[in-house]
Amino acid sequence: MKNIILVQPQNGLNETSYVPLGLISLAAYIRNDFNVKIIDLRFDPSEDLYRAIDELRPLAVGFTMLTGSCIIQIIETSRKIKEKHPEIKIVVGGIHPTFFPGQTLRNPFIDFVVVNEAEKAFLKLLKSIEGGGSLWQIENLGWKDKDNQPQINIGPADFIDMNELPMPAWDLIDVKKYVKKLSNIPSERVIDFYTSKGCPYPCSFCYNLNFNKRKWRAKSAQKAADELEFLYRRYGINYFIIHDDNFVVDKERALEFARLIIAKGLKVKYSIDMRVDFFDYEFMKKLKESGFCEVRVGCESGSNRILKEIIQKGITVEQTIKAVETAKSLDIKLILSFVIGWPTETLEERQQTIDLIIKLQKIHPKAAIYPLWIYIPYPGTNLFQKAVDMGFEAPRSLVEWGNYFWGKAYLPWLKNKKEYEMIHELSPFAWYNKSIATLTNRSLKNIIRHLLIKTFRPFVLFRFKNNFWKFPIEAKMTSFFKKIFQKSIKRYDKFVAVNFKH
Ligand code: B12
Ligand code: SF4
Repeated sequence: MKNIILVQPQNGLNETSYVPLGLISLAAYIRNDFNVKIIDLRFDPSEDLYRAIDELRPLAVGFTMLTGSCIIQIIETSRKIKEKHPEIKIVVGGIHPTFFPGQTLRNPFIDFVVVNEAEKAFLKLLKSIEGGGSLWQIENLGWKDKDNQPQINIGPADFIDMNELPMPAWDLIDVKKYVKKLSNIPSERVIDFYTSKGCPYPCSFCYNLNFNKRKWRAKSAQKAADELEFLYRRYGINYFIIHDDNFVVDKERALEFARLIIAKGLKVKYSIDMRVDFFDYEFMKKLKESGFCEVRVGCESGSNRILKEIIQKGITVEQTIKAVETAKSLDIKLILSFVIGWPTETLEERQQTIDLIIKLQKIHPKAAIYPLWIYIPYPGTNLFQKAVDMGFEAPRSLVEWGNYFWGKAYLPWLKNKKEYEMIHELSPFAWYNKSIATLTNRSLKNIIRHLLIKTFRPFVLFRFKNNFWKFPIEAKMTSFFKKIFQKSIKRYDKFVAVNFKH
């Protein structure tokens, strides 16, 4: 059997420990026909990859690609591979190339782009590289013709029945490297997991509408619970971060999943993402009995106009408040996410978001809030086009997309960008929540950090409550201390990044 190497690039964060769920799914699907090796450049140096290539002489090297800095590493690594082994095919797949197959293929080092959910097309492509055959027969594939021009054969989205997929190839990664620990519950062995894909909602800022075409697909409760049990028994995992875009579309399936966890006697905890309009006391209470303990919620804005007209999320501020009350009554932990700087957002609407956060923390003091994100137009979303219409200049090449990162995008409608950046920077102090990082760790550094937060918090809260951004003395001091305490603050960032609701 020929060899294939699949590569997870670095993603520009300090995050090292996310399971490359897409790659282990692809690996499981092709492993009957090819030998697969997975290399994670967040752990392994590039030299390991080059050495593996020299030894294994793979038919193809496949990279997973999101929008952002991983693109630069993929290009650079592919260049080096091609320099020494021009015959090895470079294949990229994932969300970014799905939206820009032609632009991605214009890069000289990339031979193929597989669009969308890729198991079937990838296997067909590899068989065709090995044995020949017309590439036009493979749908959702991009390649270069003999004149080096991109050719793209987009067919209907060919989503797979998730019950037909083999169990992801957990054995092809070193699972223990990916086991995370929560700073506040050190006994937990945490891992990433998913049970469904896609989401039926049309939110204008989310990749789902155009990537998953509003089609929700799920593993049966039985299949999902069996995989969870496998990870529990084989690797001692007892906390699952379920990354499904929308875990609870089918409430019956969710309840059956919970029943199976109980019936199997699995002592686990798990967290999910959930829309505020799915918060239902009885439903959540039943899930809680099986270990459900935390929800990440995209509340997005405190303005009903933004929610309705701009984001088209189909939720209201009133539903958000009610959801937080429900979680509080069940003692379910919350991680809420909000965004400012939406197209057409006024300063009053920005303030409504801040006021809502303050109100929600009063209702549920254990609710953690992510740093207040500044909106970033992501490709493949409907709001991206609106941003372009409003003067936003989109990157024009694969390399330019590689330099695209939140916080860096220039939004022409933000009149005072510095103010937005200050809000983003200071928000962790304003929303700081003891349940995120407790003083169980009594190291000097941690105690000083807590003291600093305690000292700054009243000033920062005053600013947030009064929309007052002049004399940014504590903002300057914060960035000074941040440099000194970079590591401990990063730990906070790391925690929130784990749970970021997109
Ligand atoms: C876990 C996760 C993370 C993890 C790390 C992910 C990683 N592996 O690096 C963390 C928390 C670090 C993270 C960070 C961020 N994330 Co994130 N994340 C996710 C999440 C929830 C799950 C990803 C996943 O594992 N999916 C399940 C697997 C099975 O699907 P998949 O990876 O897409 O793989 C399939 C196909 O894409 C394709 N495929 C993928 N790779 C390859 C490779 C080859 C060779 C082939 C042929 C095919 C192929 O086939 C696979 C199998 O069907 C997704 C949402 C989602 N549900 O997908 C968002 C998502 C990917 N993240 C997103 C964003 C915006 C971010 C952040 C910028 C957010 C932030 N402000 O912090 C950062 C930075 C990421 C970056 N650009 O580098 C966006 C990406 C948009 C985009 N255009 O890239 C998503 C889609 C969320 C959203 N709703 O918009 N994220
Ligand atoms: S933002 Fe949430 S609800 Fe909206 S489409 Fe994306 S995953 Fe679905």
